[in-house]
Amino acid sequence: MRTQVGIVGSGPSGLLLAQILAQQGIESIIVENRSREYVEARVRAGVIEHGAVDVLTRAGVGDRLHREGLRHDGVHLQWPGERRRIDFVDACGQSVWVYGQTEITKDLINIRVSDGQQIHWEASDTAIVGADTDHPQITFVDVDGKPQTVECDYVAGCDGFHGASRPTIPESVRSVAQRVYPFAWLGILAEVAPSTDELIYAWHPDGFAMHSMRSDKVSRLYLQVAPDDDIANWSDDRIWDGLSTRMALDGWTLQSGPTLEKSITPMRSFVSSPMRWGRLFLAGDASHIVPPTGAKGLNLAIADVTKLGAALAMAIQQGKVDLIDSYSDDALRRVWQSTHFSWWMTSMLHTPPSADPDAAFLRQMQITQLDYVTSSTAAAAGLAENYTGAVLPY
Ligand code: RFL
Ligand code: PHB
Repeated sequence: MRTQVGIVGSGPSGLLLAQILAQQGIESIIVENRSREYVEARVRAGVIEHGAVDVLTRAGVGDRLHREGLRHDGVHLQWPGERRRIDFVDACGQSVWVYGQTEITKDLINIRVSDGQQIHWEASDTAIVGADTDHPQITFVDVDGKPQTVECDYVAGCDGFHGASRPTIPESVRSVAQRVYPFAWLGILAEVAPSTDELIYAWHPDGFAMHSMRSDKVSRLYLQVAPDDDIANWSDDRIWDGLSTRMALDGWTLQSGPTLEKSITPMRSFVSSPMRWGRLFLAGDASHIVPPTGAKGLNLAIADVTKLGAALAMAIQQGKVDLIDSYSDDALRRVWQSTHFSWWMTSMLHTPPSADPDAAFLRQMQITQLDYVTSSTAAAAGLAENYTGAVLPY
């Protein structure tokens, strides 16, 4: 097989890149190690920045998002006895949209498949060969057990944190900065109307809790747990009790309902740079991971491929390499900004383990920060600019 851009991974990064390239008449082939059903069922992010909504709209996948997505003009920050709202529109003139990553993925797969996109589902042993030459290849074993080779002009590594792309770049070329947090998020998807109109991020001595949503009938909620905790320790009753306690507020009740999905995700910040090696370009989680507290992972993936799509189009159609040469530095600027914001939100909202000798001091710093960010117009604007993604253009 031969194509202009070989794409490893059909998560949001790979699919959106294929769509952006196709809009400009550039061919691609996607190689994905899971089945279409598995990819379409994965429950992950839910908050889409203003600029990311514009990108998806321009890419021709905004119809359902605009119909079914929920525009949120603010967010609630809470600690015991207080729930305060930050108004994004007042603070920085932008909003965010709540629309599941699962739905974006389905919308992208539908449009790509109806457009004739080649996606090799359930591929195994994916490898990128010759990325530092002019003739890179993706090799894999297809669903029927047959070895395959895709000859490419360029390769996009969009295969997430555990993919094959990043390790293709020699260690001598890569540098990694990371932080592993001493806690994890237990997330549930529940069949119950949200008990709130906007997201609630709650600090509590027992640990952080969060209320998000997917629709007027489905809620998404999270609890801070220990990184080595096991989901088997958490019955539905224990989860709902924890959520109710941590988000308690006089005059407000959390409605519970049947859980549709529950899982525990460890939290880390991780940035591998550069995002390019020869003709291999990394995008999304393949290159960086943020803790979910800032709602940035999916948005960064969308920002990366917006830049990468434009850069590859310029190289392929005009023979100009300026944008592919600056891709890594351009993308990393936003990556670091979101990494900082996600780390800051995480540090402000998660209760330090009680074994931490500074725990009492840190807790007081957190409450003081929450009080400040919800009472100073300037501080609220800083949070709003970062949360909505208004700081850096796409
Ligand atoms: P993805 O979505 O991980 O997609 C990568 C795709 O590559 C495939 N793959 C391979 N294909 C071929 N060969 C290989 N060797 C391969 N290895 C992997 C995978 O099957 C997959 O289809 O990365 P992408 O596209 O860069 O998108 C990034 C986002 O998915 C990610 O940033 C967010 O979902 C992160 N994230 C969250 N972000 C938020 O903003 N808010 C959230 O609430 C939130 N929750 C989450 C999350 C990530 C999670 N992960 C990664 C476990 C919850 C979870 C559970
Ligand atoms: C979600 O809706 O899944 C969600 C929202 C905000 C976050 C993280 C996850 O910060």
